[in-house]
Amino acid sequence: MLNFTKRKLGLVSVLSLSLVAAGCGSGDDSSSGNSEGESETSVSEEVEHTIVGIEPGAGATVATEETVETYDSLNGWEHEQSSTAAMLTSLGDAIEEEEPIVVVGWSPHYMFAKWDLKYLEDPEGSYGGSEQITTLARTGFEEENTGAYQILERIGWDISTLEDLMLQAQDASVEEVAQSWIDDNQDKVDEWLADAPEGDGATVDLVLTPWDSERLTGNMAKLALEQHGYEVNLTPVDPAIVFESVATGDSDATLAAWLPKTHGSFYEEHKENLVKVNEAIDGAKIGLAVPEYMDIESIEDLEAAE
Ligand code: PBE
Repeated sequence: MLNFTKRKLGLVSVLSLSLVAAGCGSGDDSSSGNSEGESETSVSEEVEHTIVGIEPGAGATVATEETVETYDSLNGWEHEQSSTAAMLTSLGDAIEEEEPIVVVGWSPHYMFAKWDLKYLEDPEGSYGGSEQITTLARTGFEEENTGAYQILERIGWDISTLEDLMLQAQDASVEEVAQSWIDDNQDKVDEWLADAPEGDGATVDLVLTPWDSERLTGNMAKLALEQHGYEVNLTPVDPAIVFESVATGDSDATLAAWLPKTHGSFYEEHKENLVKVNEAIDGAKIGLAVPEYMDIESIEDLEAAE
């Protein structure tokens, strides 16, 4: 049932390329966008007017393309897209040498637990504000699988719990960390499962994105549903495919929708065929992040390259 995934992956890369091409900002920018002295100027030069980004298919990547277009201070900047792993390596290396670096960051992620980082202020609001990581289901799922729907309605975590688990997942597999959280929090799981009809072997197809936060929540939801007699399949795909898959009914639900901003365009495209089940995590965030030791506070403190 889920073999649509492979077919669609080609589409994702084509889409990603067009997003890159659409990201070239223009416009006359004679001001430096910097009013606070000379050290900020050197910061922008030292990072070679480059934002270290992540995967082309990420919502945070699309938002960063918009941000580069929005701010005069980012005129002529390069938004380097690669992978989360490569971004984290560059960030770790820079911090080791106390060098400046500007990355695409988000919470929950262990980067904020492991290093002293700060988000650059975003006065234009181009990264949105506080977000909810939302559980979405296909239309009809509640009627056809009331028990699983009820359980998904109750499942949730706070940001600090997830950041802690993500840090643990540096030294163990996500599956192991998920299992040990479930073992340690059976009282909470019991609350999620209370009074919900048993699954009796019914299948629940969950789609998720491939980042650690969603792999953890997906695995914890899977373990909880399995305790109640459901069989759960987890399929990681790009964000665009998550929304399409649930909306078309290829899968049943996802715990991976960052709303209203990060995945807002995907949600808008498919919302007629999606049911908001629950806001499982509140206070998520995306933005440009820098090490605390950097002497800048806002995206407007950066300096245009041209
Ligand atoms: N993220 C992490 C993803 C969602 C989870 C913020 C990098 C994104 O689509 O941007």
